[in-house]
Order: sequence, then C-alpha cells, then structure tokens
Amino acid sequence: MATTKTDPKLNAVSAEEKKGKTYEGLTRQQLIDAYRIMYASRRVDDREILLKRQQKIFFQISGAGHEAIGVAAAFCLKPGYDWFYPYYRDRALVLALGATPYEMLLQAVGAADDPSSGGRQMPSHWAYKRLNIVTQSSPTGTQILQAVGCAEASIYLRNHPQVTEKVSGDYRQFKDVTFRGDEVTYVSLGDGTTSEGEFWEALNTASNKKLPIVFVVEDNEYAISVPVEVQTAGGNISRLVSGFPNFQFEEVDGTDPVVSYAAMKRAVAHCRAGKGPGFVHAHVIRPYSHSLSDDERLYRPDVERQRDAARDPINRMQMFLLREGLLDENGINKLEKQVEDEMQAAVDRALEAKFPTPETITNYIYSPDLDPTSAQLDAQPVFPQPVDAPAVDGKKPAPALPKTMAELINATLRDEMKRDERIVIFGEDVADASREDYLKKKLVKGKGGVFKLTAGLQMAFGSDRVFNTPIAEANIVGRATGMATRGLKPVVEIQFFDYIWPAMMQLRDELPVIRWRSNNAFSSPLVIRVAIGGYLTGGALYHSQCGESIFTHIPGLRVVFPSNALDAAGLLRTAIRCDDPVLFLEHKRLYRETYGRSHYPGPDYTIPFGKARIVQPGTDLTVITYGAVVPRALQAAQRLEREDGVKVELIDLRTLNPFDWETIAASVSKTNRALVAYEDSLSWGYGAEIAARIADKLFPQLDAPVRRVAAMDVYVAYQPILEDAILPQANDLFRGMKELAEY
Ligand SMILES: Cc1ncc(C[n+]2csc(CCOP(=O)(O)OP(=O)(O)O)c2C)c(N)n1
Ligand SMILES: [Mg+2]
Repeated sequence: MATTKTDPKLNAVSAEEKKGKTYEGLTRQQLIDAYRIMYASRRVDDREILLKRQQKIFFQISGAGHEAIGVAAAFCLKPGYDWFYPYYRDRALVLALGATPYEMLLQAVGAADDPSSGGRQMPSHWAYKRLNIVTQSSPTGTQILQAVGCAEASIYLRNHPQVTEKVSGDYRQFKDVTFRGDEVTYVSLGDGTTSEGEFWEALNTASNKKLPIVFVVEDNEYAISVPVEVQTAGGNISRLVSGFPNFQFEEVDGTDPVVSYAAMKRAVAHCRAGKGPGFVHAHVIRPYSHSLSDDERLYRPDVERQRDAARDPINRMQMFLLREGLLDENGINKLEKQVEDEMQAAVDRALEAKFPTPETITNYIYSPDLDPTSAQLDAQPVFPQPVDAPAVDGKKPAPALPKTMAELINATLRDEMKRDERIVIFGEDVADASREDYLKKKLVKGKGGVFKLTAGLQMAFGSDRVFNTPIAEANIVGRATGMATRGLKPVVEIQFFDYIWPAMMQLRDELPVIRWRSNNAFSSPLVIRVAIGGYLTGGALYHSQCGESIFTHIPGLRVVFPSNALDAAGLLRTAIRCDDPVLFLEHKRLYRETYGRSHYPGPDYTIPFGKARIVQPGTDLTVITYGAVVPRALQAAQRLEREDGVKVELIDLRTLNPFDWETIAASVSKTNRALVAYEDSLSWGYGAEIAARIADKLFPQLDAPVRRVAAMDVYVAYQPILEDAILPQANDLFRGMKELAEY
C-alpha cells in the first residue's frame, strides 16, 4: 500500500510502550506509512513545480492540503477490488492505492509510457487500470454520474454473474469483466464542483438505488478564486444534502488522517453492507493556490492563508507522530530522506523517458480490436418462410404484412437482449411500468417508450434490465458510460433529440474520449438511441430538431441514421455488437411510415458501418442523402426521370460516421454532378462537409458546382404551412436536381 518500502529501523522508537495501541484502528505502522505517503505526495508536487519552472513539464496542479483525507480513504478501500473516480487533487489517495511517483512524473513530462494516458492528458489526470482507477478528465463533476453507473454495474454483475464470461464474435471478446460482490465505488470532487447539476443527479440516483458508492467532497473553501459561500447556499454542503435518504453522512476535518480514517471507515462499511451510499465532507486546505497558473494572494489575504497554514496536514501529521512518540525526530528525518532519495531517482528516470511520436496520434480513437466497417458484418437477411395458414370460414388470412421501422427496432432489441445478458435498457418512459406490481397483476398493459419502441421488453427481461430514469439526460448518458466501462452494454434512449443537450458534456468530453485519453486502457462501448427529426405536422421547435453534424464532429463517436426498417434492424444490431460508442438516430417520421417497411431479417442480420446503399442507380446526377430525405429524394428523382428523362443515382449514406466516401466518389466520377440533401438547416450542416470533400477531391470530374438542398437556417415552426416551407420537400429536391442536371 505504501509508495516506499518500510524501513524496520524506523520502528525502533518506543515500540514497546506503543505496542498494541491503535488510533481509530490505525496501528503505529499504518500511521508511519500514512505519513510517508502524505510526505511523498507533497514532494511530488514540489518537484513538479520545480520542473514546470524549468520548462521540463507543461502544467502543474497540486494535491497539497488534501493528503490526509486521501490516504485515509485509500486505507479503507482496496485497489484492484474497489473502483475509483478520483479528481485531480487526489495525488495522495492514488499513491496510497499503489501508483508510484515515477508513474505520475511520466504523465507530467508527457511520456509515451505514461500509464494514465500515454502523454495525452495533463498531470494529475489519473488512470491506472491495474488499480481500478478509471481514466479521469478535466471537466468538473463529469466523473460523478459515471461513478454511479460503475456502482450500479457492481450490483448488476452480482445478480448476473455469468455475464462475466468472455464471448467471442462481438465487443465481449475484448473486455475483461470483473466483480467481487461487495466492491465499493469511490468518487471525489471539490466544494465548487458540488454546484454542477450532475452532482445532484448523482446523489439522487445513488440514494434512490441505495448504491455502494462513497462520495468524498474535499472542501478547501475555494473553487479557483470563488469562495464556498458563493457556490453553496449557506456555505455548507453537508447541510444541503442531509435530506437524501439511505446515506451515511460524515463531516470531518480532512487534514487529520485519524478522524478522516474513522469517518471513511464508517461510510465504506455502510456501502459494503449494502445499506446505501456514503457521503464524506472533508474540510481541507489548498496551500499552493489553485494551480501553477493561479496566485491566490490576489483574492485571499495573508490572515486567511496563515489560518490555513496552521492546519497543514503534513505538519500536523509530523507533530502527531512526535507527540504520540510513534517516531522521533531522527525517525522523521530518515523517513523524509528516504522519500527524497526515491523522488530524485524517479525524477531522473522520468526525464529520460521517451515521448510519443506523431504517428500514434490517431491510435485508439476507435477500438483497435473490432472494426464495424468489416465486410464480415455484411449479412444476408433471413426472412421467415411464408406460412400457408388454413382457411377459416372459407377465407384465407392475408399474408403477413411487412413491419414498420418501429416494430423491427423493437424486435432487434428483443433478440439482442436474449443473446447478450450484458444489455441493459434505460431512459425516460422506456419501461412498461415502473410499478411492476401493476404488470404482474395484469392491471395495465405497459407503455414501453413514448414511441413504444421498447414495449414489452421489461416484461420479457425483468425490471433490472429495462427501467425508467429521472428526466435527466446527463444522468442517462453518464451512468451508461460508467456501466459500459465495467463491461455492460447499455442501450439507452434519449426521448427526443431536442432534449439531448443536458447530456452534451458527457457526449463531447467523456464518452467518446475515454479510449483515446486513456491510451486504450479503458473504453465505454454503448448505444444511445435518439428519436430525431421533423416532418411531423405540429412537431414545432422542440420536437423536430436535427443537428447530427454536431455529433459527427466528435472523434470517437459513431453516428448512424437509417432511412428504412431493414437498415434500422441491421445497423442497430451492428451498433450493439460494436466496440465503440454509437449514436443511433431514429427518424420519428419513419417509425411507422409505409415507405421502407420490411419483414424481420432474422436474429443475426447485421450491416457494416460506412457502407452506403444505392437506392436507385443512375447516370446523370448523384444525390447523396440519408434519413427522412431519402423517400422525398426518391420521389423527386422518379418525377425528374418521368418528366425530363434525367437518371439520378440516389445514395443513402445510412451511417454518417464513418461515411462511405468510396461510393460517393465512384458515383460522382460517373455522373459528374453532385447534390447533397439533408433535413438539418443548410449552413454548417452535415452536407457541407460532403460537398466540400467532393469539391476538393473530385474537382476535375465535376461538370457543375456541388449543390445542397436542406432546411432554411431557422427553427421548425408549428404551423404546417411554415413547417413545409422550412424543411426540404420533394418539390425543393426536384427543383434542385433539375437545375443541376440542366447546368
Ligand atoms: C465544467 C468545468 N467548468 C470550469 C472548469 C475550470 N475549473 C477547473 S477547476 C475549477 C474549480 C474547481 O473547484 P473545486 O471543485 O472546489 O475543486 P478544487 O480545485 O478547489 O479542489 C474550475 C472552475 C472546469 N474544469 N470544468
Ligand atoms: Mg475547492
């Protein structure tokens, strides 16, 4: 547990008289170890500050003042057994769990061998796979909901232990899934970070679900320059959270390792016993300003800083060891010298480390193991044999009708859930009924989603596999990310694309970045199904939005947008079996459209990503589109052929990241004319990138400018006359195609 080996000679002082005496259960040896780690932690900070001044590292943020609570927490938890989401001040905790100063310095210099990120993240952004310390980022508070998801995964895995078995053929082949049964998730944050909404969403879920997670708020009374009373109503977070049920609450002097240990022990015991979450509010200090870019003397007077200095945990611990006769001055000096020597060796080694090379930059944006564009995923549909049903009253029943996109998505989810018990489905209203008693007593039929896409799944697979969440989109995506880190496969739903924005921090800064920023140590493959789009007649501003280009702009996130039932089934199955996070956009208007219905293509029907479909071949003009514009463009193309004899090659991209450049290039090289059509507003939309690429790469082949047809640069209005005028219609597409063909 200690960073450095214990020197038995240090134990010589008063060993006899102190034999057997413990402090809140901490032995003399543990207290000496605690001091050694705390001191080492402070010295790593000091050395980093020096290195920064020498311009050998590029950033520094310290754990100074937070050492005692960190070591106390680590002493109550088990590395590689429990799970950790520590924030940047947790250097002492991370050292106490088993990381080394050398490893930390590797991150500071940006070394290729930095085990946390391979030189991709700033120092103090911890990730140590062997210790179950999950990759951490810079946004304040995004770790909290993920930690909640991690704690939920512990319970799920305990109830479904067989899912830890490796299965080949999909993402499960590449992920070790472990659980212990009584493991606890640790998550920490600063006082300022309690102002983030995600903090409250996390407490809500942890409390409601009695999760084994301990929240540690390290309250140094400042968030950069903003004091705690500005962040927190009344100035004390403990008072505000005290109404959450099922918690073990502790408020403690976090500069004192002994009382901190006692508080942490009670909180962790509560979690391990399955009684609910813990909340430890630790009052600490921040003696080194916020970071090396901050000078706290600009906003804190000397008198306040001196008051803090009197509580410095390093001095206090040293005094404690001396006062209690646990170590004498000689012992302290020896210990500090030992740490110092080791630190020097670590610095010397880290400064010799190799740097990552630019060829490695794009490694691990996506899974290196499973390629969702692989031709192996190009399956043939297996449609059911038509059954010759017997005549009833002399009348033969009509043959089974093709199914809607909504029905095939539901059927695909059902078959995948049957096949893979790691799949959990959650979101707003996705369950049949949260009060499952009503279902059991058959008092209600069940809802299963506002569009009924998940209907019947809770009844078929149980309430721990399909469940409702609070109306909190960050909660959905953040928890899903934590679960996926542990190896589950969340297939979550965002009810309307218009309401995806509260999850944006998780979607931009967390989920798609986890693999890259941890240099492939962690990953969170999952699926987010989102109902998107307009043409609804009355959908108005807040039930009609597109905006897919915002997400195709995010490296690490796959984006899928099917236009018909068969593609939806095949692409959703690929999304679920994939090893990357996937945003699966389902157009509401297409859910029950007559266009593009299909029989169910069987339980193994997959379509590779990045493979467009040629909806109709043509020789005169290429139209590139996707989603609900596909049937409209088809209608326009058919009219153009009828009236003017122009043969349009219509391409349905099906997936937007990756996208099928080969098919586009081959088609445009043949037709020499390209029109890109999309439902989102024209400027800066998805088609802008496609148009730019065509203009750039295929310029010699073009006989006309690249054109776009899209929505007006405005919101979708409620009145149908306005909606029709705002969104691209078959007539607009017809006009655009005709003009381009005649150019
Ligand atoms: C979402 C977000 N907003 C702003 C920042 C910039 N920032 C970094 S740390 C910090 C203050 C955090 O204060 P607190 O939670 O009290 O932690 P402390 O640094 O005091 O330990 C801020 C505003 C950020 N990293 N993330
Ligand atoms: Mg703070």
